[in-house]
Amino acid sequence: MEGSVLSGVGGFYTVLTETGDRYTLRAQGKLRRQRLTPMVGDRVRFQPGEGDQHGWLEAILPRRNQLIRPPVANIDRIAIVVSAGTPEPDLMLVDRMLIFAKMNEIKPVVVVNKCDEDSGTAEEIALQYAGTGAEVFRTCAETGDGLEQLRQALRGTIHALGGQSGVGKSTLINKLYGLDRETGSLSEKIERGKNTTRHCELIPLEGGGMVLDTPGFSLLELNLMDPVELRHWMPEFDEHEGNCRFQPCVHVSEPGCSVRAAVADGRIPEQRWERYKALHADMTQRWRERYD
Ligand SMILES: Nc1nc2c(ncn2[C@@H]2O[C@H](COP(=O)(O)OP(=O)(O)OP(=O)(O)O)[C@@H](O)[C@H]2O)c(=O)[nH]1
Ligand SMILES: [Mg+2]
Ligand SMILES: [Zn+2]
Repeated sequence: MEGSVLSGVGGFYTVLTETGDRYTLRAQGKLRRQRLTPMVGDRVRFQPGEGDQHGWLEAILPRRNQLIRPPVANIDRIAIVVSAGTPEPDLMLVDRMLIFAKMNEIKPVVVVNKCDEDSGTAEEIALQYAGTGAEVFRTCAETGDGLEQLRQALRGTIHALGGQSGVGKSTLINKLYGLDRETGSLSEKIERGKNTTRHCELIPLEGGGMVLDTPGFSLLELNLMDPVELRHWMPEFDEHEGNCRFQPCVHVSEPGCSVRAAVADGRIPEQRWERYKALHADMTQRWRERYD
């Protein structure tokens, strides 16, 4: 039989078939020996168990794409959620997630949630991502503001909500789809020292599509690449490619740089470029140390 992995906890996988039946499975030893670990979102072949015994997951079908954070395969869209208030927005994480999504050919959207806490910051964040090609939504999960547009953009797709702990991913999912996922205040998260959402779980939605609730995270390291290539992952730079005095130009400190000119007169948001420079410096160091 074939199905999709909805969740995997403690070596037990829940798999949903086309006909809507759920099975509990363990991965066959053969898979484990090959170090093939099923991921949430995987399409798999399996042997169902007898009665109430678990069945065996036999093969993972080829993945269309796969993310590390959140760990999920075969998604169509990722909603990168950031808060306009608390926790303090980590835009470097948003930038890294945008690059990651593009590298994995997953269409990203940016969701600026908690607009009620600081509408000025929300607008500022939205402006910074206006030129990235990703649609930007400003939402308040508490009041429901902005949710209809977001629901339309995600309709019928397999999508994940990712971002820092406490930005409101589970709250958004509850409000978007009338669900009852556990949420937790920031002080509770700090006291318990952990995320409210503990596991990635794919939830089938009425009318088609699925949504993935994921535990928040704050660290995401980009794949190692030659730092000179990093510029190709910044859509705002595309129209400047070839217009700089030196070729190739990494748009950091070269004289006669068309990107820097655009930053200077506000056509490219300065903070986006500042974070690009930090990413570039980081990648340059990792590239130098790659054989150490
Ligand atoms: N003011 C305000 N609070 C919100 C909004 N959305 C969520 N919250 C609150 O923010 C807190 C965290 O929300 P969660 O949905 O648990 O956050 P999460 O991103 O799922 O967090 P993890 O599961 O730990 O990764 C809760 O107390 C929510 O009620 C919003 O739009 N405005
Ligand atoms: Mg959550
Ligand atoms: Zn340049």
